[in-house]
Amino acid sequence: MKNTLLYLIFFFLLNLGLNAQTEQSIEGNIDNLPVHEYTLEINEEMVNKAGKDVMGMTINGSIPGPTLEFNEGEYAIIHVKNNMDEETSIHWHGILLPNFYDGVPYLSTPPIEPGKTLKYEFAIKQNGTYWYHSHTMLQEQSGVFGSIVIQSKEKNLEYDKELVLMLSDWTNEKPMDVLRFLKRGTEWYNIKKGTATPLNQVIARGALGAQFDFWRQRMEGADIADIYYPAFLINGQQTMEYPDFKPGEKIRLRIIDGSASTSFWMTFGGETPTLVSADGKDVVPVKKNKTFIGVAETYDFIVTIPQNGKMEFRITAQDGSGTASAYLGRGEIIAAPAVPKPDKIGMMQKMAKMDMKMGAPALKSNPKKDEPYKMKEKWGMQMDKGMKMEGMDHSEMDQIPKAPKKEGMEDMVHPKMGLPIDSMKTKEMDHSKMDHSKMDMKMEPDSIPSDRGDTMKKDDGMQGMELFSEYNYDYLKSPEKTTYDEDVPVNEILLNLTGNMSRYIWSLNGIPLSETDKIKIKGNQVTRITLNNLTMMHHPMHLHGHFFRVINKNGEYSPLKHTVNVPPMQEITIEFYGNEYGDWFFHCHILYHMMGGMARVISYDTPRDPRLKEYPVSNLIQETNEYYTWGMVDAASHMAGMNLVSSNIRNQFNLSAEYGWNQNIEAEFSYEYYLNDWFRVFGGVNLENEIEDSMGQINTTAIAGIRYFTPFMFNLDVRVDSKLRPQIGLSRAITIFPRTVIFGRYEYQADFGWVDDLPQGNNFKKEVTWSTGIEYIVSKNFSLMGSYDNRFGAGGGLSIRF
Ligand SMILES: [Cu+2]
Repeated sequence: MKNTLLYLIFFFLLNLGLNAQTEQSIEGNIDNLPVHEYTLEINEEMVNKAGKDVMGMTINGSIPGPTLEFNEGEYAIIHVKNNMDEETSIHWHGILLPNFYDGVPYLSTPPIEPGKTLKYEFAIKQNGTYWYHSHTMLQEQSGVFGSIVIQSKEKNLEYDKELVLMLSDWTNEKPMDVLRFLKRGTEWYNIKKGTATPLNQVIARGALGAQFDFWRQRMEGADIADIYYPAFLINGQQTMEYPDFKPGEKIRLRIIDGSASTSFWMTFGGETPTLVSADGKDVVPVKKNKTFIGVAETYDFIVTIPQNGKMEFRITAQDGSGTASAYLGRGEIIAAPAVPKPDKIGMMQKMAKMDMKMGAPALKSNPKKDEPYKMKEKWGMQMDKGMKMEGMDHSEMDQIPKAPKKEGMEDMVHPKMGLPIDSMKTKEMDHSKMDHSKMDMKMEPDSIPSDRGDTMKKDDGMQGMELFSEYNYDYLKSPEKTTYDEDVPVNEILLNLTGNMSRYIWSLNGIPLSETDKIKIKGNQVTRITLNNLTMMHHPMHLHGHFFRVINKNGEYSPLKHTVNVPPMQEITIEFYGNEYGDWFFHCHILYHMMGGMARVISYDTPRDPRLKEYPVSNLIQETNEYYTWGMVDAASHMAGMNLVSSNIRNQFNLSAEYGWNQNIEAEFSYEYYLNDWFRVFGGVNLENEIEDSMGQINTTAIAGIRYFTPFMFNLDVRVDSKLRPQIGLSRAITIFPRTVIFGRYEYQADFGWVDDLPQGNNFKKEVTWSTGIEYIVSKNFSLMGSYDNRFGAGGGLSIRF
């Protein structure tokens, strides 16, 4: 009896120790935990996920890789073998572990070189649904990801069986080529997936004013997702069948969004499921159907297999560009609710009406000067006009008992309204007053025409507003208090999420990863980060090695997460207790945004691990500042032309040449340096025939000047050449129909005879060059074009992009 009691006390203490997630992670199996071993082999091989054989990366022969199953309190040893001819890595997403095994190459862990094996080992001191993926460049997009399931010590949820559902997006292109295509700035992916908003549609919807507002702020429109995917997958397939579940069985679905860049709406057929866990942590169970899952998040639902039929679990890409389904059970399909495609033009109209200041810099002229609070004040939603939220129900499917439906007006305080950042209590109180799930925003009556309110209410294209209301986390409530001791010092950090869509540069506070230092934090204190999204896109932000509180209306019971989706123009505050050591990555989990620079190193400022001596962190940072090269060749009846660009964040090399069959030529090489997003200085060489329609005399001049991408999206070029001839040029392209672009260019050069003698009796000569044309986009790489150029005449032909 005494022995049993001692035994129980011992286990209670052991349990305490293991559950103590505030303890620093320590290397080695110091507690002699039972060892659970896995081997993962990464290969490059042909796969067919979307109707085409392409090279993919598999783990133990499959995409996704195997589910790693553990019990809480085990010691994991995982051997990762790299059979590819490039470096790789594995990061254990959401797992609390010693820094060295976190798996970010060059930051915390050595990369796994070709042919080599790396042994990862760590104590499993948590339970829940997690995942693992490559943290090397864009390898995760190619298939290097899989799930982790950790069974809890005590079973506190009632269900019969469980099923992992790993969600992903698939491209048949090479991921680095996708990124290169995004860097060059193209509408192709939007055209391909039918989410482009050409001018004819904008005009037909009466949204020209909103379009001008976007153009003024140098934006084409309200983009939701950047990339075209031919397929979305659940456990590696577009349709999955699980016929072995029996009617009435309760199944715990462990859902993980392992996509490279796609967030989804999840819907369920049949009985409303119960959400029981988020990001591996139990939450207060809530019945909920339509639920958003951001990239890298995990959600567990308990569903009941229907008595007569098979229930559908459906994912719909956030931009409505595709779906995938899994069916559980047998018989007739019990369909999941369909999620309508978001109305991008409607969103533009709503956003324009809300007077948001978009286009915060992604690239500051002085990155050394970090001024997040000034930036926050200057950009984003202009709240000074005063805003009110109106109680409206956008989500009929939400069945949150915690959020009673209210009718009519309700005064609310929005987190963007400049609340004192140091008074969390005030903040939580304000949050508790508002019901995000039914939130609508409109201007005070004095700033809008009186009929506006009614118009907005009648408008059933409310998706624009749903952007701001449907994405909050208020339905997540921790079963226990998550607050930290009041005596713990708090360190406040403001990070504005910033981006430049046209150059595809992503950053924090207008500073990409390659232009900044680590964010230094201290152990045994709370780091509170306010994430203020100044872009038009969602950013699922992930912190390695920690759980953070996502402050929501549940106050002290705010949930713990490892990934938080920050919707466009919204602000979310997270906080975590510093109990680790080393350097941890904090980044947007849209891989293309991470590679574009939206990342930081959060550092406890502890000495660097000597095992990383040969692996400088600069290698990781450099990945976000690579050069991307693209070009175009025109072959037409009147001329031939080519254009080549190579660009990283600050530097760009341009080579262009045009030759008219009527014997006119112009060729130019220039180097330009970006002082900020839009303004650059350049120098180079220009070559032109001097006498019209004759190659007899070719003039070569040195050129220098400035280039500027103006509001309303014109390219301005102001220069002077080595003959002291000033020149101004302006160009613009507009998509008028879904695949049709018109473009124009005008150049005016003046010659005052300062260097070359002008013809007798003249003291001024001008040269005007202009061209205009139309392009019809046939495919990703081909266009038909027709143009008129005042040097080359009129003609038509083909454009090839490469
Ligand atoms: Cu992002």
